[in-house]
Amino acid sequence: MKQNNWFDPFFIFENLSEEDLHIQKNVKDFSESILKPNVVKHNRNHYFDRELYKEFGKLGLLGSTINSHGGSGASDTAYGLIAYEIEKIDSSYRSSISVQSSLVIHPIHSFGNEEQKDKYLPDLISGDKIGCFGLTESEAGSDPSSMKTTYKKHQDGYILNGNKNWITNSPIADIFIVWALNEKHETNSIKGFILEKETKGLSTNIIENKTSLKISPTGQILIDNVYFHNSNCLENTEGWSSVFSCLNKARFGISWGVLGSATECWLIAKDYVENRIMFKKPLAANQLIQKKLADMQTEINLGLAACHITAKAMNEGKDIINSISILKRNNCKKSLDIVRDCRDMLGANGLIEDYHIMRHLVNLETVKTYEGTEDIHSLILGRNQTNIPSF
Ligand code: TGC
Ligand code: FAD
Repeated sequence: MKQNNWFDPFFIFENLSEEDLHIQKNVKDFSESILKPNVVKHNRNHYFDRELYKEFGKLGLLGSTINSHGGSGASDTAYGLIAYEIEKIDSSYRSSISVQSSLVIHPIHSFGNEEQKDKYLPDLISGDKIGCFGLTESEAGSDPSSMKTTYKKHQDGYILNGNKNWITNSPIADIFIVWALNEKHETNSIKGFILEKETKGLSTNIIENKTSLKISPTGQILIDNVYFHNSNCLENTEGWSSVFSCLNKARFGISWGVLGSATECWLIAKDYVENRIMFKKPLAANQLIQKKLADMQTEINLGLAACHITAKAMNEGKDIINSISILKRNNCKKSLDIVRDCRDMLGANGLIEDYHIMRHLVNLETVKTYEGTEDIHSLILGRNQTNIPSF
């Protein structure tokens, strides 16, 4: 059969700009040569090498869309491609890049003053400093507006009290973006603060028994009467829409990333069924198997096409709130279905860690949950259609 474009039927990769293609190739080479060889071992040991951040920085993967302070001013498509290539190896590594870029560098760049940008962005973009984003609390997950963390004005600064839970990177972070309400818990009083690791009263814990996203350190932020100067406040935030602007960016990256995970597993399963002989012929010679491959190819490419269109809309400054919820919800759901089918196609071998698929499968359970669960995105889309909130 002549060569055909089964892998890229909508010519998404073929039509990338030269710059985006170049970025994708560099990230792919890095992922395969540096991340992939140790991923199974590091996952088994819950091990994250913080020096990796410097490697990410050197490659321009942190704050890639920022035009200043060392950022390379890459396109939103390039940001998506970075997530796609990195998550082919493990969702944990994509999480590291998402949090630093979308949840730490983005709010400082968008809502910080010039001194804050000069002070924090260069080290975050180079990977010399690691950041985290504290929104969720034990009793405020899907509904962050129920948070109990509060600030109060004190002298020429603020005093902050509360606890954040399930925070990516908190155990290894140098810089903490923390969101809090005023003492009356008024929803519209939400403010963001930049805290530093050494601040008195600030400490962290690690969640040690996670069964998913094991390479990525996740923990709590414990904030006990933490006093800091006014200059640590992100003074240009505009209520919740500023919080959500961070989430929009992270959700966009996740939407590309999970398709990287799905693609990796699809290709592993395709190779396996082409070579595995059962009933005296390759598994791939069975119609049921070919249908599964066709379903994977279809969903991955439809998802990528939608991500690509959304990246262009973002570059043009269009309102992408609905597209982001559609993508985050659907791409996570479809990727989980695909990876589960891949696991099945490898039979017992699908359970072996060296085939990578089970690790991707359990990681995707996290990715389905964070940044708005699948059902929360259904409710966002339902509310936006009907104008009736049903949360
Ligand atoms: P709601 O009334 O909907 O909105 C309040 C204000 O925000 C505006 N807004 C948005 N602005 C920009 N982008 C969006 N996507 C926006 N959505 C809403 C809205 O217009 C309004 O503005 P204004 O000016 O009128 O005040 O707020 P709500 O409280 O009803 O929101 C409900 C809900 C469920 C949508 C929201 O709470 C939600 O999204 N919950 C999910 C929580 C979540 O996603 N948490 C993520 C935590 S961070 C994380 O998980 C990181 S994972 C890290 C990793 O990758 O490792
Ligand atoms: P809950 O809100 O308790 O939801 C439980 C279930 O109930 C879900 O199925 C949900 O869809 C459903 N549900 C909730 N409300 C409704 C409703 N009204 N109607 C119908 N169903 C509903 N947060 C951060 O701030 N920063 C981070 O860096 C970060 N990193 C994370 C890393 C990991 C590994 C994980 C697992 C989470 C992380 N999170 C982070 C937290 C994450 O955003 C929350 O877990 C997520 O928002 C869901 O909140 P919850 O776990 O409290 O679930």
